Amino acid sequence: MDFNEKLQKLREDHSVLMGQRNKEASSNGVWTRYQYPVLTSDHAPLYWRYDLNPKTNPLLLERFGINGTFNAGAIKVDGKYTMVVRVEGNDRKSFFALAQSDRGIDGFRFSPYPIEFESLGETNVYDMRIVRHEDGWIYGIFCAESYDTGAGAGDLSSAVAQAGVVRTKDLKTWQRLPNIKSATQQRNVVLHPEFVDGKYALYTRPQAGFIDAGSEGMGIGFALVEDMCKAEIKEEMILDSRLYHTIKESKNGEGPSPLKTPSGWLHLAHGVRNCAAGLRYVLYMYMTSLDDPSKVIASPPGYTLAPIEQERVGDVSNVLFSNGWIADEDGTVYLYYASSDTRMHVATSTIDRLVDYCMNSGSDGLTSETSVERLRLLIDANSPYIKEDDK
Ligand code: BGC
Ligand code: BMA
Repeated sequence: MDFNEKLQKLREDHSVLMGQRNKEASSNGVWTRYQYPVLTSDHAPLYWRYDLNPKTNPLLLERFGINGTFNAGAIKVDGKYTMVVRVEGNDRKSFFALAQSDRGIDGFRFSPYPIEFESLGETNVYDMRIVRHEDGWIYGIFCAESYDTGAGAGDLSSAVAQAGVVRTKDLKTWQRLPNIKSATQQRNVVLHPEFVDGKYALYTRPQAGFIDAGSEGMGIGFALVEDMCKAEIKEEMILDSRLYHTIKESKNGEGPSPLKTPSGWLHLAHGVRNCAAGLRYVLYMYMTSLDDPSKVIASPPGYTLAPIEQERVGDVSNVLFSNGWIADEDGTVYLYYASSDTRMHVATSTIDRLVDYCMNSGSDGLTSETSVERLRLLIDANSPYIKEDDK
């Protein structure tokens, strides 16, 4: 095949992928998964990956490989479902790019250029939580990671994680604000959409080291700050702790900014446990009070979504991670989640279903005995309704 034939083939394949329509796959009543990922590295524009000039790239080789499109923040702007995607090149450096769709479940297309904002000298940026705050700005908080200059000789993986902040009005011009000051390292910092006691409220995740989540009792924190232009975490309370023999034994962290409902704030988070296969990341939910978003009012047991089938395999296998969701005016919730640090998927639900799930699923009793008790009560209560085919 000559240059033009090869390019023609690339264009055809890309256009088939971009036109792919999604279909509902499995549902457990809480979430409906969809058949196809909504964004993969193959969705990246051809003009990002190839030099299309036959003179400078006669063999039509890929020049800028995309390793993954994952961990996207999400927001609806001008009627468009918008993801702020973590795009990672083959060189392991990630950056942010917008991808938009009119439908929410398919048809996501990248904006022509990646997002640009001022660097504060960090090596890598990732996992932006994007939220429209009631002060009128759209804020993005992300992890800004740099090499730990205090690391011992030969240690090239110790790093320092800080919370970077940008803000925008139009998703085009992005203003970089100073990193959030904190006594500890921070990853997974998320801005609450409303003022709390006249202050900005942050979900935090203080950590003892770059990977080490710290002592027992640490977990998702809550802090108030006066000013996002010079944010400093002074006091932090832990609202959702790590716990022995749960899905959040090793680490946990807030996902997207919470959704407001008449019954309370809906939260999505990731929980991590360690096992022979390495760290396993799953997604779980909880709710906090409308009067006090730091007060947990419902905490259903275990995960709400865990990696299945093809989701289980990728660059960092056995991981579901989410930092973006969108609630429509009609109550539909679009959850954008990444599998195995590789690609983006969508699952849909409704505010009513998620509140029902959080409020009526009990809580983790922390022992096998309490699980048996919960199941026995359910079976007893079901006994008038059980049909032969249910057995
Ligand atoms: C990676 C993240 C990861 C973190 C902790 C970073 O270098 O880019 O994806 O969450 O390390 O393992
Ligand atoms: C991290 C997260 C994500 C990533 C996950 C699994 O701690 O911050 O960036 O998806 O690990 O590698």
